[in-house]
Amino acid sequence: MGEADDGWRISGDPHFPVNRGRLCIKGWSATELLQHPQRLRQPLLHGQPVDWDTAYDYITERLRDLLQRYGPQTIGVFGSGALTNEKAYYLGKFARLVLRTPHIDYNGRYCMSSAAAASNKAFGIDRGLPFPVSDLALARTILLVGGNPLETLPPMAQWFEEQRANGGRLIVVDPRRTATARTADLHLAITPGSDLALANGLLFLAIEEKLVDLEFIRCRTVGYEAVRRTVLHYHPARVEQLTGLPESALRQAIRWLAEKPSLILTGRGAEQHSKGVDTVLAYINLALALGHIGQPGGGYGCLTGQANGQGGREHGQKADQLPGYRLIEVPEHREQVARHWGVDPQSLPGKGRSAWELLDSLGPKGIRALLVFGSNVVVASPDARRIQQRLQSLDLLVVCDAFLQETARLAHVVLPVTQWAEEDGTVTNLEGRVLRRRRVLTPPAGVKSDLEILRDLAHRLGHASHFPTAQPREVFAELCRVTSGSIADYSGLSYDRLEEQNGIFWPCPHPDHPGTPRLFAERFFHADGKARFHAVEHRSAAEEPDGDFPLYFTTGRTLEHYNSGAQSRRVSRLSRTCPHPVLWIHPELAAHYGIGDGAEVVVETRRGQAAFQAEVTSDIRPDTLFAPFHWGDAQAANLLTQGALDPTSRMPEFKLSAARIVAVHPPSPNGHPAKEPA
Ligand SMILES: Nc1nc2c(c(=O)[nH]1)N[C@H]1C(S)=C(S)[C@@H](COP(=O)(O)OP(=O)(O)OC[C@H]3O[C@@H](n4cnc5c(=O)[nH]c(N)nc54)[C@H](O)[C@@H]3O)O[C@H]1N2
Ligand SMILES: Nc1nc2c(c(=O)[nH]1)N[C@H]1C(S)=C(S)[C@@H](COP(=O)(O)OP(=O)(O)OC[C@H]3O[C@@H](n4cnc5c(=O)[nH]c(N)nc54)[C@H](O)[C@@H]3O)O[C@H]1N2
Ligand SMILES: [Mo]
Repeated sequence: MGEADDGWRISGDPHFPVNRGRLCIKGWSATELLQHPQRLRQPLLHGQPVDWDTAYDYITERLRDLLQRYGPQTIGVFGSGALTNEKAYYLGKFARLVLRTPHIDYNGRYCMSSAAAASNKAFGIDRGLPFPVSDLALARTILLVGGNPLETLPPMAQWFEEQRANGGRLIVVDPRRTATARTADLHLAITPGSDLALANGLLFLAIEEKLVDLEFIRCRTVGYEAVRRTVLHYHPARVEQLTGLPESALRQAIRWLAEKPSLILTGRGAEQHSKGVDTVLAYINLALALGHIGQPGGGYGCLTGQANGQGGREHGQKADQLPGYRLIEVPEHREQVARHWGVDPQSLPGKGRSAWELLDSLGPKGIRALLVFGSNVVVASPDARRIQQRLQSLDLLVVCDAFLQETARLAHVVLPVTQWAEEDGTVTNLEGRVLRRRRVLTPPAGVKSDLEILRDLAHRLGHASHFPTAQPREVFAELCRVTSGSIADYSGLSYDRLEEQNGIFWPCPHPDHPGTPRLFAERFFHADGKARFHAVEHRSAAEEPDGDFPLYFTTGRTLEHYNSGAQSRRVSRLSRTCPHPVLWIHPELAAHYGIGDGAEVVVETRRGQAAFQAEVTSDIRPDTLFAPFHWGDAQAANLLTQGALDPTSRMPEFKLSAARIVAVHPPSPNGHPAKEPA
């Protein structure tokens, strides 16, 4: 429970089955943002406060002009996993019907897209955890690959604790000994970018030690033989060379993991690579081969990111998707959605560019106007300097946000929005449980909800009939109708039903349906009901360390801050505890460069430079540097990362760049870089 400085009190609900009353430090300090002095309360046009009509007039005139002169392909929309289901749905509808652009994508592309693509391929469906989170406590062994939930999902830590209390084991794969890895029975400090080789190597040993479940493979899967042949080349010596992990550790890991039921979980550390999809497929292969999937406490899951990371990818703000997890390129799916919307299927645009490709095409030769809802793209995108230049070349940049974050600072128009406690809505959590978010406060005068903004713009652009309301309850009812018969079927849900219960798991295809907590007990979602194995090979990252840039540079999160820091850097308690980005560096490496604890270190990659404060620690591999990406300007980790994408998911390689150290400055008294890097 936390008391914020402004007198609001936040507490967890002990009866809620996911967190059972526990909250994260960012949750219980979040009220500070509601009445924050920096909160936007008026639209800004070229940085000056204006009334809503003036802002709307400016936006709609520019949009009309650009649409007329250059066509819908030159307008882009960028959404977010921070948006409620209602907002994500309306945003996708707005892009396709009002702007008629194919180019809508969202920050979930940077987040869950590799795990999502792999789950769709293997299982025919993508729900982060295909089981309730309480199943974690039932697992004999949990293999956690590239995730740090003690810091990134603290309210979930209790399920790991309970699993431990039940006699279960935890194996953590991470180049760093994180808070989570410290609690593990086995920590595998892997070479960045080699998780796929590890998975194949573990399956090699499972086969050798006769731990695979041939009966499960025969009855419930397709494609094992090709995988078996592939992993025969991943003998322990080769895997040790690729991953840096000794055979003894691999054998220990696979023996524990083979006990039934056991679970494999992936986080962004395994997924945010240019081979993220294949890496996740390799872990799904392992879970299938061991026969874990389908029984409580066994299987595969991915740890979801943002509040609505799951629902945000189901309702049509992704470049290739329509509501209900339908695909925009499948004719029947287009027809189904077009029928609900009362439009000709032909009029729906096709598939648009993925998040980074969309941003990288901003400018006079590509997308000339961009509307951003719920993302700080200039801090969160790889190769951030380049994206900043692209944003600055736009004819129109509109950012809807509660704060003037780094991307909003570049905008022609900023529209101030309501925050979580001031609006109704639904989010779908990492288990696929659809939850109500309730309005408890009246928003300050002068701000509007995203739904109101979309409705108002649609009305001004001549599409009133498609956006009759900005009431979340009504938008949700429409969304539920539209998803009827789809894979993510919400048609049995309503605010009234969600009000009565602690959320309902989709699919929920009719009002009497109880929802679906466990997806794979009997069948998978491919037409034949079977899961698919995929033979996948290790491959190099887009950029590996070399003579010029000898170090691995990887990125991630700290407990105190959230994503681009747009919100958490404004919470006094959080920014006091963690005022600037800290670079993890091993003592051997630090000694080599003469770096002491607290020194300011300028790191360089082929994209640019960024400055961090050194934390010398043996909790990281000697060949690897780690920095969080929660800061902007000269402290932005994404000045160093690159837009190398996974060929299937279009996920950028956030977790691996080749880097070098170019300058070291003694600690400055305020802890900020003494010198702006070039
Ligand atoms: N405190 C906090 N919590 C958050 C967020 C936040 O910003 N702050 N953001 C939310 C969001 S949007 C998300 S997506 C989730 C993310 O949750 P996580 O996936 O747990 O978070 P990350 O810190 O990005 O990455 C996890 C770990 O991957 C490791 N790693 C780096 N490279 C590699 C590699 O090549 N292989 C392996 N195996 N590991 C590697 C890093 O050292 C890091 O400890 O967290 C959510 N929760
Ligand atoms: N180097 C590196 N980069 C990364 C990652 C990494 O691990 N390493 N992780 C990636 C991942 S997983 C993610 S999810 C992204 C996240 O990065 P971003 O997409 O930048 O997400 P946030 O920082 O959460 O920014 C959300 C913004 O939306 C605003 N907001 C919140 N709720 C609403 C709302 O309801 N409506 C509107 N209009 N605005 C709202 C907030 O005020 C904030 O400004 O970063 C990615 N970038
Ligand atoms: Mo994320």
